[in-house]
Amino acid sequence: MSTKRDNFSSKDKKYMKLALDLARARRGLTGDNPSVGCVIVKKDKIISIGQTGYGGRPHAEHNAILNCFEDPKGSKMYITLEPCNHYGKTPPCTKNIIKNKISEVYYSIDDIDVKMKGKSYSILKKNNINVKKGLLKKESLNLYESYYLNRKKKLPYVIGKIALSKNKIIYSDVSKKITNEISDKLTHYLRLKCDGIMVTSETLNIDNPKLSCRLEGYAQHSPKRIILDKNLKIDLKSYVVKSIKNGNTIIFYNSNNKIKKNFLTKKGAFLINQPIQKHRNFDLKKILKKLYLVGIKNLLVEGGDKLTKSFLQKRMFNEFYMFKSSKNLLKENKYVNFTSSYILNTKYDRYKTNFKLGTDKITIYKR
Ligand code: AOF
Ligand code: ZN
Repeated sequence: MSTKRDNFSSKDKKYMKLALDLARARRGLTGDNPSVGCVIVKKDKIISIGQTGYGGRPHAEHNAILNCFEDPKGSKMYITLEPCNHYGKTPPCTKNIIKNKISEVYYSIDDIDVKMKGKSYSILKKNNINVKKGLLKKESLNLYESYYLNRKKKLPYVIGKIALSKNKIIYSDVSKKITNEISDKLTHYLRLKCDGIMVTSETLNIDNPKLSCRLEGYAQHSPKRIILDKNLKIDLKSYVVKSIKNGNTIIFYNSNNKIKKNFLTKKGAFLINQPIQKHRNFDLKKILKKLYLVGIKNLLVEGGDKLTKSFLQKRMFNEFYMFKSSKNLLKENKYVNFTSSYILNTKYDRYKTNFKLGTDKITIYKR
């Protein structure tokens, strides 16, 4: 049965929804490549599913075809993204589809990659495959928003995150813990879905964070640590420095401190000497461009008030997560306020949603 508006049946939608779930589950874990989901159906029975491999390869279609528990000949394939048609690091999926005599291919949206750009449609058609695109297009455009942005702008997709008390304190000497454990899980989920996490050395030296993903079984998918450290003030006894290995840490600096530079480089950190602007700050846009070039596609900024404000003012967050606890913190000794609510309310008004996580309230903004 098809709905009047788009000519796709509810069964088609059901299978594509599953393909989308598969793609979403691996989002952020496929490196340079987009995370794709694939479902193969024969006589109204699912005979295989596939996801893009960790790191981006093999492709979802390849995995799905490989794992079929029946001959895929004459089957129908649902893919969240246009199958590739070129020889990259892997052979074209279109070729694999044709070779295996799959008779119908439904994909949701065209691949923005210049090498593909909708060409697969006619390749498959010419080979007598019934091809349709546009199934659950809105959902796929949403899923691939960051991939489209990466390819179009050559920039990472940037997510901001801040945790504050009811009375807007983001740091207090008295109590380090602001939000609850369920919020922590969501933060770690964001770390899992991002390949880079950015803080300043100032925040790092105060908080001594681990910056890792601590969801059980996912430690190996922790993001690269990106430290903005103009004067190389990073504490060499900090957890982050102690755990530098195999290029898992990128430090942007502007200093002549040779001893520190040598120490950090020897440990395995990747140091980038970054010019500073007139007002003695880094140009964040230039940093984002460099991060994209070294492979960071989804960046999480867990900044303090200053860094968060700089990103917010320049509208450089694509998404922003505000975690707010229901408790006030005492304004004693040292504390830091969050001073950017007004920017969120004026410059991030495209999309705003709230939900409760236990006693905490989460608000997600998009610019
Ligand atoms: C697919 N299925 O699961 C993904 C695709 O170097 P290669 O061979 O891995 O090709 C990379 C390109 O393939 C990448 O830029 C993107 O256009 C597409 N990604 N294609 O058919 C997949 N992840
Ligand atoms: Zn492919």
